[in-house]
Amino acid sequence: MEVKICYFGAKRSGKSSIISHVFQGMKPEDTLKIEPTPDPRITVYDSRLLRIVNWEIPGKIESFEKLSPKDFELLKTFDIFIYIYDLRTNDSDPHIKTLKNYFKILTIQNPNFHFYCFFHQSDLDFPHMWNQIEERITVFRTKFENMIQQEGINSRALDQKYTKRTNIYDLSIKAG
Ligand SMILES: Nc1nc2c(ncn2[C@@H]2O[C@H](COP(=O)(O)OP(=O)(O)O)[C@@H](O)[C@H]2O)c(=O)[nH]1
Ligand SMILES: [Mg+2]
Repeated sequence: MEVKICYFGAKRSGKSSIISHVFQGMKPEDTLKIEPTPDPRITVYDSRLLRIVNWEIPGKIESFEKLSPKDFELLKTFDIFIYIYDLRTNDSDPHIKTLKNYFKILTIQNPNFHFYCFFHQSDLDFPHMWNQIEERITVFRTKFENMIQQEGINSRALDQKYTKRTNIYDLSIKAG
């Protein structure tokens, strides 16, 4: 069986780290040395029962429309799309707009995609602010869903559990 997963989101949100940690067993500390990913990159994980194709789209490609025509066609063939959001981001608004645009294109290109949003780097707490993480997730989620609705974008892919709070320093990324 084969599962194809595409990761996208801003620069330095943690896409390469997640792939390296989960599928290549890289220690979390070693991800500090990962270089920026210059171009869309596919890595394949093989086990006896399962092949997982991981496709990272670098943050500098702020819209799927900027993909090469060949990569744009690949969007149709992937099963799962995971948006990685760095929880340390202070102003979420531009990111919500970017995500809306990505999401809109997906609904047109790929009628069956599954969608997840990883609120990542949740191990880092924010100075002088108590429990900012849950609040940031709720605000992001609410704004994003309202925007989808206002724009009349098909929200089929947004099931109840599309958001997940993650970091590579505990088991959150491997569980569930
Ligand atoms: N504290 C913390 N740092 C992380 C986590 N995930 C990734 N990082 C760090 O974030 C930085 C950017 O990661 P990278 O994977 O290159 O991001 P990408 O540009 O989205 O591929 C690296 O220094 C990682 O060590 C996490 O869960 N917690
Ligand atoms: Mg990367």
